[in-house]
Amino acid sequence: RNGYDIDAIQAKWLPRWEETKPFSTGDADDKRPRKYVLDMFPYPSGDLHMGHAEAYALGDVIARYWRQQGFNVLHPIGWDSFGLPAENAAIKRGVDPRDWTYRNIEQQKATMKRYAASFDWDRVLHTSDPDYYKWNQWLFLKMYEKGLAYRKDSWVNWDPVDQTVLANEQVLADGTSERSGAVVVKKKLTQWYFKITDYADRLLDDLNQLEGTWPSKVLAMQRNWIGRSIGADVDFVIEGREAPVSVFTTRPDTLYGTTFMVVAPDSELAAELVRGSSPEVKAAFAEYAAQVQMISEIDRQDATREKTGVFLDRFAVNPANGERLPIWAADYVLADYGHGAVMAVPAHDQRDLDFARAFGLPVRVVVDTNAPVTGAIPVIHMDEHGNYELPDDLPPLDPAITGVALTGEGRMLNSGPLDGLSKSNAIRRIIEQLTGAGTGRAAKNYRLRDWLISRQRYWGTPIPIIHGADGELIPVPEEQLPILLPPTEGLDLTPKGTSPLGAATDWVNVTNPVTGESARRDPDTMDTFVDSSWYFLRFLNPRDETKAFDPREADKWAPVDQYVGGVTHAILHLLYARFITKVLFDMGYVNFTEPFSALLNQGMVLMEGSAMSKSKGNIVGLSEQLDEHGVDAVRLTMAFAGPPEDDIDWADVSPHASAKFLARAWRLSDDVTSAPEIDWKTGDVALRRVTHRFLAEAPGLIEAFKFNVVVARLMELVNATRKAIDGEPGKADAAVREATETVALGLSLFAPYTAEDMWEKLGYPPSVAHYGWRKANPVLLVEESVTAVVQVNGKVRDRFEVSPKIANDDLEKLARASAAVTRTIGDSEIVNVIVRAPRLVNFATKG
Ligand code: ANZ
Repeated sequence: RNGYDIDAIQAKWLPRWEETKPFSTGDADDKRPRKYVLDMFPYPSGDLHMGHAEAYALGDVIARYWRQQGFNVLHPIGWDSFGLPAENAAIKRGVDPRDWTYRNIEQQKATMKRYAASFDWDRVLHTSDPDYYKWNQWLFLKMYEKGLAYRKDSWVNWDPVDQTVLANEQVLADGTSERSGAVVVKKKLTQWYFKITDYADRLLDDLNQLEGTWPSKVLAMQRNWIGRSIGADVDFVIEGREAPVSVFTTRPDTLYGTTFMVVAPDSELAAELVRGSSPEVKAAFAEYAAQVQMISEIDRQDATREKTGVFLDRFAVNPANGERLPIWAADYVLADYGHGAVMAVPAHDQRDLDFARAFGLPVRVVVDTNAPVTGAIPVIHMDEHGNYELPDDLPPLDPAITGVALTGEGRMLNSGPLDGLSKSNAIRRIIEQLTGAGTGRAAKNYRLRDWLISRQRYWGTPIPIIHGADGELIPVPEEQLPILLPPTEGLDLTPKGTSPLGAATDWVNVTNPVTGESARRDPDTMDTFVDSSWYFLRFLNPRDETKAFDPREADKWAPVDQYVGGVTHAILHLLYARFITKVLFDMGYVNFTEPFSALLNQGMVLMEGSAMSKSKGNIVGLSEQLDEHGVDAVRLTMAFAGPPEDDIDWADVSPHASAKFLARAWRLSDDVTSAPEIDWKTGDVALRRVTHRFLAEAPGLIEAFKFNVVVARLMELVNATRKAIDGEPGKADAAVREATETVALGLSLFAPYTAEDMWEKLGYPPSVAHYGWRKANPVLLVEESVTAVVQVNGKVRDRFEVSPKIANDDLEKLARASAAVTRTIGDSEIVNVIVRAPRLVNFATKG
């Protein structure tokens, strides 16, 4: 066939690439500078869809670009293959999760290969392979050794349908499970945690290093998730209790405005305080506490909910003024934030005000928010005699009446020694005083919680801990790793709230490696976010059986220069990877503290305006699209659709048009008649200018992720080349060859099959992907024309393009010939002409 046949082109090149492995990473002797370009690895559910197609097309543009720029590029791929969907599918169909997982991996792998993403296929990893998860276990042991892995009894989000613990972000805003849709409840379990809160400050502060190379939205989401608050801990003596109770407050300046104290109903403190109360109070509290247990964390933080609570009949003493404060339990105070108790300042905190108004508690204003502190200068009216009156200072509106707390800044009042101070000075002063008296101190608090890593499910990494007969915890010796998952035979994987591994008798019953007595393995498996928190390091030496990764390889390659993936992972995955990197840094395994130097979040691929989802039935599979349009048209469409951060509606784009453009580009290589040795200097200058402008501009555009602009420039270049072939200077001209070769080089970033085929037709050996970017000739980039302006009596009447070298006489002649000018001048007489070649001609006229 003579025409462009993408199926034939794919069938020709794919097996050759399989054989020659053109995208293997350079070996140890490779002297080129290095780049590590990483796409977030896929989860193997079904075959790839258009969301994958976009992510891997864009990541590949970057990898291919750096290769053309002469870098030794590491561009690996793997599968994030542990997790619930495999297990749920396995339960539904009664098969082993392994079968489902590895079948899907094979399918995705085949599609990915056909898609011609330039991965180093020798480095593939699957997190569910024992030689990967062995190193999760190693990491766990290292964390345990350092006190960063620990067990704690706690309330967890419990999905009663999937019968599993959920992380906070798996609970939707309406309090239901992201997985099953069930209403999430609270349950007490002993769980394994990683102590990420020890790293809260570093995780927050180091975000500053990423400013400019990570999307600002992601930085904001990370900051928000860590949620550092700065304030004070204040100790309140409790009547009839030996130890004082501390509260965390961001507004210690308002301490004199405290009129009651509130404790979380589900806290140890509340339970303890109520023990000293009357039977009536005990009963009321018990009823309330039971009610609160049914309410989701999200609802409890909803400020608009009606306030509820019970009085505990206990009293605290304000350390600033000795006032006696009633203690209440109310669900808007959370047990696991700060100290699970607050000093309530209803005049200046809306939640406290709502509560005070609901239960008739006093409200005392301590900040005069009408008193200007900065900025707001009162307007003073002066009469014609220069007399003026100062406006009466209005007292602040009473929050007890308006129902609106005064949260603004102002001057302190009703606050003893703080009176008259601004907020920041009052905070400083009160912290000083509390510190001096030993009843308080400056404090920070974080929204970030420790990372709950245990899961009561089968399809994950077994936790390498043995429980002795007396409850002692024994880490499995490193040389006994990996602890393999037992086969599923005889195990009931349906969720029951305890791990199915507990029923694998032969597996779970072991001897205590210390005492030789009988003992049990920990039956829980790890959160799969553990797997993905360090996988970028495993790619450096994925077959090494002696260590998780080689620190020398990490020195060479890491951190990742460019990470590409969806914004759905903007919080947890990135936070956990950043945390583990810092832990590995502290252990001396790596010498950097941030894993991903730059991050690109591609937008979503939608179908007719909505996200593709199984329930909507609008998922577009990648394989079908590749069958229909060919690989290169799909890839080019992804790059051309718009800025990568924007969503793409697959119903609005046109892979047909992309395919037509590719055919047009490909036919150029069919028409070139000159040989590769031809001297370009002899080529047509006009076409050469277009070519060299593309060569000069494309790199900056790619580095700014303006892939769509580069594709548009390629289209211009193809058009200019076609014109030159069909008209002047004709297909034998050197500039036509130069332009067509440049089209192939440009397309090698977006449309690898077409580019490779063009390259062969142009007489070069494969692979165009490694040929290298050509340098633009600066001489050909000089502007070839300037705009001359023609004025009549100082008013612009015409503009046209002239050579920068045009002579004054010639410019004047052109100006006099302008229709717009002759029309304006009409019958008037030209009395003066000013000519400043090449930019300006001015005619002065009379009459
Ligand atoms: C007194 C006060 C007066 C407060 C005022 C605010 C305004 P962020 O910024 O989120 O850290 N608080 C403390 N512990 C709490 C808990 N376990 N559950 C619910 N609320 C709690 O919020 C800190 C503020 O939230 C603290 O400052 C405390 O109320 C409340 F005019 O103390 B504040």
